[in-house]
Amino acid sequence: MFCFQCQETAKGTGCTIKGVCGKTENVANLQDLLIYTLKGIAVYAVQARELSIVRPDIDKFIMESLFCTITNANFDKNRFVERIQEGLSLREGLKQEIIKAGGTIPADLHDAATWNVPVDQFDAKAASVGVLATENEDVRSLRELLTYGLKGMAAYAEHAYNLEYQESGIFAFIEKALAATLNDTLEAGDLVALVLEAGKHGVDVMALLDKANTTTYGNPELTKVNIGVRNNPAILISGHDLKDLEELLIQTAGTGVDVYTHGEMLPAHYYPAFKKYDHFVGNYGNAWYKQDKEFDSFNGPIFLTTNCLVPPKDSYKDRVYTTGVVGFEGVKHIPDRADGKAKDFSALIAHAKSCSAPTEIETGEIIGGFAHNQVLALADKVVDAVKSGAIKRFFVMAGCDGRMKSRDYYTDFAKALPQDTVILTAGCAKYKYNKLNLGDIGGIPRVLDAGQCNDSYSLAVIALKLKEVFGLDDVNKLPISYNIAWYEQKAVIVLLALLYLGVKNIHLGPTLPGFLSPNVAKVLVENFGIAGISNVEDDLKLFMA
Ligand code: FSO
Ligand code: SF4
Repeated sequence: MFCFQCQETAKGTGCTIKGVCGKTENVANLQDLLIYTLKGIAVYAVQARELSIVRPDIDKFIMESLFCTITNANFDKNRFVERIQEGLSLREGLKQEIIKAGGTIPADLHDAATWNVPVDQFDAKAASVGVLATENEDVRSLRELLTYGLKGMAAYAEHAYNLEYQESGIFAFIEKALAATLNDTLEAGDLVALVLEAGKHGVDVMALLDKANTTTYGNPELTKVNIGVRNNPAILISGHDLKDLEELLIQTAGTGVDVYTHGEMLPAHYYPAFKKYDHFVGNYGNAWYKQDKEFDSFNGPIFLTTNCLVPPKDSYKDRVYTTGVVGFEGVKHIPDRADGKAKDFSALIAHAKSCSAPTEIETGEIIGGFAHNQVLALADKVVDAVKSGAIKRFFVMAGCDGRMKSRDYYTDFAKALPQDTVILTAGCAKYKYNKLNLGDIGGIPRVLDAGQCNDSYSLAVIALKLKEVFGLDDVNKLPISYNIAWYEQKAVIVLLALLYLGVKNIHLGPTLPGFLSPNVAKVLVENFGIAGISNVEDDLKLFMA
């Protein structure tokens, strides 16, 4: 195996024996083969679009399959074998449809578009199609950067899709870009252009998801979220999918079972539509990587709607349920919606009733709900505070949390920030400082949480609005610094989206991606001022200069 798609990759260069995330060699190889299969399908999908052949099932399959391969989403080898088989059959069907429509299948197609072996040879096939099959390290780096951006894009597209929002331009780009990663005639410059184009579609998909979420559930608003517990049995829901949450809240209402959020589901509390459920009690615990302790003390069933799943400990494995793209061998899986009906959570609810109430691990409240609409409602206050000098600088500290000790930097950085600065955050990175009680500036909290990682879009909307209010011609002239923490591939698309919007001098940590070759890193440094982090003191001086 060789995998270097996330921040925790072994030695910063690549996992080769087993994933630091817990992914086995077998699953890593099958993920490679699935991605290879998707690239082959994409070759036909591009041609099919030219012939006006519409195949929503193919778009959906590619989107979900990409999402399955995101770090900490799916560890179940059987699910990958099934997907590869389904992919091969979809690929053949699409090819036949192209022929029927009068298209000519080129004779010199890439192996990805023609290979087929029996299941018992999948592992052997996978060995020749992984990341290292691309020998030139810069081309490899750009192909992977693009592919990881597509994974993030697919994840956000999938959430929007679940709320019945989709855009064909996003699918068309995903397919075009996947096919392009097979094209040996493309040079580094062409791939850089595609990476930047991915940023544009990243903005589009986040805007689409924002529309889907806010149209369906209302605009997030200033909310105090309880972090203590009540005395009822309960279900803990994690991941990012709001549709799953909605259906769970409806089905648990009146059953005596409470619902709590974990990790990236915390921002669900900010939506008006979920406030009417008084059994939607609060948030339990912290970011994803602490689940090995927090799932234990929660006592009730835990429901993972998307990443981030950590291989469950035996002590609570029988209480874990997955759904959608998430999977783990031996863990119960809630089937997808069929015939327009909601998912069936009766097993989860029955399980919860047999469990004791959660053990309290903390008490109090956290504040959030500062997505674009709420911040813009406060715009006058914010603008006045900037003009009067009460707020000197904003720090965008969005992104991810993770288990590496070096991430303590972000807690220390938040603590060390001067009192006249405000943190704008989104994603699970917030858990590094959202319980520090950093105070407020004239009623504006010093930590403004916009929501999940996908709500980083809100931060861009806020920045663009401030640029307009202050009459600036460049978003980089605002008193905003970017000190972003990354972990997995959704952070990659968020980063590319910010670059597309013209944001410069983003600092990325705790380490720069292992998949950036020295030359590709140089392009990002020279054109966009991307930089790593050093230590709190030096970085603060740099940012405040
Ligand atoms: Fe991921 Fe980051 Fe949102 Fe976290 S980008 S790691 S758990 O913020 O979740 O998907
Ligand atoms: Fe390693 Fe990250 Fe890949 Fe897991 S996802 S195998 S930790 S690089």
